[in-house]
Amino acid sequence: MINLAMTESACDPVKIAAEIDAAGFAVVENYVDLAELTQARSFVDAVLKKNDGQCLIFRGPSELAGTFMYDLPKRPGFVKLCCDIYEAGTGRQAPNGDCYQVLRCLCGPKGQMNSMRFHFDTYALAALVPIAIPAEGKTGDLLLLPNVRNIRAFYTRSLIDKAILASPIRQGYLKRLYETHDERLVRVKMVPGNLYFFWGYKSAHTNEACNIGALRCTALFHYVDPHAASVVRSIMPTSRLKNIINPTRIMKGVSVYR
Ligand SMILES: O=C(O)CCC(=O)C(=O)O
Ligand SMILES: [Fe+2]
Repeated sequence: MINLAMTESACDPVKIAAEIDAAGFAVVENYVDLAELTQARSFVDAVLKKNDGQCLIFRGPSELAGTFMYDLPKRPGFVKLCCDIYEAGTGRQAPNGDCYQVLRCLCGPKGQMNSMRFHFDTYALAALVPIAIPAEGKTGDLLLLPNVRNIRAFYTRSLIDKAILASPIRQGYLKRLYETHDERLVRVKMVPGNLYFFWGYKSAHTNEACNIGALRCTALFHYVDPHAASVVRSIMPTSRLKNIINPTRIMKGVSVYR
């Protein structure tokens, strides 16, 4: 990574938070350098090959050793930047910087099935580094209806928001905004190596489906679960209920590595 320490200290978290509030997202260009990106891309190509070219997702860092994706959430500068952005944006103190990490490698029909599923994240801030983005055809843009809800006082209220957003009516409405190029839906053209920030909890968002033969791969680092201490959540019985209200958890037919 080029001059990461410099890049991070040059980033003003207050400005970044204000930019996310105003535009729906903020970007730090060329955050990951070409060598790191190439290495991550080789890792993705190798695991896809092992998986017969089928779409896959990694949750957590354990399989990602040797790539920047493994190192990034352990870098104090990166964690501090994410926590400072969270604090600037919410006025709350960030807890100790626990990161929920996902690597999504979308391709083929299953990649398409797992695209265009608008959702609210469980975590307040999403930091995203694209690894592979199709150069032609549908480019798999990040689609955001930014900042349409606040951080809820209660977990149950957040669940209701998620359930409403997962409903066919709401999904259909957002797909129509996409199809009609409605300006309320922010489209972020992803450039590999850039670092994108958005309020994942507050923004309804998803990725555009790419052409069937294309690969779209993104590394996500999610920070601060506002309902981590919720008692209701700790006793919530089934992961099935969670699946119903969180379309990204379904990942139908996709290999999931932890
Ligand atoms: O891959 C993307 O562009 C977004 C993924 C996402 O929103 C998520 O994993 O929560
Ligand atoms: Fe998300």
